[in-house]
Amino acid sequence: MINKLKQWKRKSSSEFDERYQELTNHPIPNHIAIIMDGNGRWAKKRALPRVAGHHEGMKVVRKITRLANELGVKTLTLYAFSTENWKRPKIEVDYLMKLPEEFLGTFLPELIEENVRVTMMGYEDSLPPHTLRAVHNAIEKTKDNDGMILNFALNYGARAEIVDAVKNVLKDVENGILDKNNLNEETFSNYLMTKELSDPDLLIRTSGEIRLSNFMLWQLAYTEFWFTETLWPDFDEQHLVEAIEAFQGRSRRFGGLQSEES
Ligand code: V0D
Repeated sequence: MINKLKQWKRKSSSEFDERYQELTNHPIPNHIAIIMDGNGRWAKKRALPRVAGHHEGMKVVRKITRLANELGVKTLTLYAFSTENWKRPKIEVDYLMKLPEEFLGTFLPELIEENVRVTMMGYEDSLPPHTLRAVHNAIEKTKDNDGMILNFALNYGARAEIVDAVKNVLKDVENGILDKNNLNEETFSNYLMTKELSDPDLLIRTSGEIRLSNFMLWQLAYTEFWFTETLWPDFDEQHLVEAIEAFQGRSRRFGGLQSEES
C-alpha cells in the first residue's frame, strides 16, 4: 500500500473504511481523463507568480496518480499542455516545459516501482529537446510495465488530431493499405493518437470551466463528465473519490439495460 494513501486513510479514518469499501465494490472507471485547470488562478489568489500554481499542480499529479493506480484505474490521461498554451508568455511556457523533467526526476523511480507505464500523446515536433528527452526516457524505462497507463497529453489538440487522422486515412487508401469500404468508426479510431487506449469513461475538469477546449473530441463521445469549482492545485484524493462516486451513481442508474430511475 502506498504511503500517501495510508495517510489519507488515517486522516479520515472514521468514514474511510465504509466509503472506500463502497467505492471499490462498484465498477471503477477504466479510463479517467482530467483537464487540470486553475493553476494560474490558484497562484493569483495568493499573490504568487503563475508558475507557482503550475508547480503546486505538479504535486497534485503525483497524489492523483498514486490514488488512481491504487484504485485500479487502467488509464489516467492528463491534459498537461494544449496546442493553445503556446500563446502564453514565453517565461511561463519555458517553465512549463521544465516540469516533465522535474516531475520524472523524482517520481520516475516510484512509477517504475508501481508498475506504471508512461505514455504521451501530442505533437512532439515543437516541444523542446530537453522536455522530449525526459519524457522519452520515462516512456522507454516503463514500456514493459503492465500496470496503469499514465498518459500525458502534451502539445495536444483534438481537431488537429482528427485532421491528421483523415490525412493518414487518405494516404492509406491511396496506397491500397486501406479499402475505403472498410472505413468505419472502429478503423478510423486506429488513426488517432489514442489507438492503443480505450475511450475515457470519466472526464474531470477543475476550476469551474464547463467546456472541452479541444480535448479528445472523438474519444469523449460517450464519456461521463464531472466538473468542479475546485482549482487543480486544491484538488485532492477526496475530490477524485467524489468524482468516481458520481460516475458510479450515474452508471448504476443509466448503465446496462436499466432505464432512468426505474
Ligand atoms: C502544469 C498541472 C506533470 C497542469 C500539472 C509540459 C499544468 C502540472 C507533467 C508531466 C504540468 C508531463 C509529462 C511527463 C511527466 C510529467 C507536466 C506540463 C505541465 C507541461 F512525462 N505536470 N505537468 N507537464 N503541470
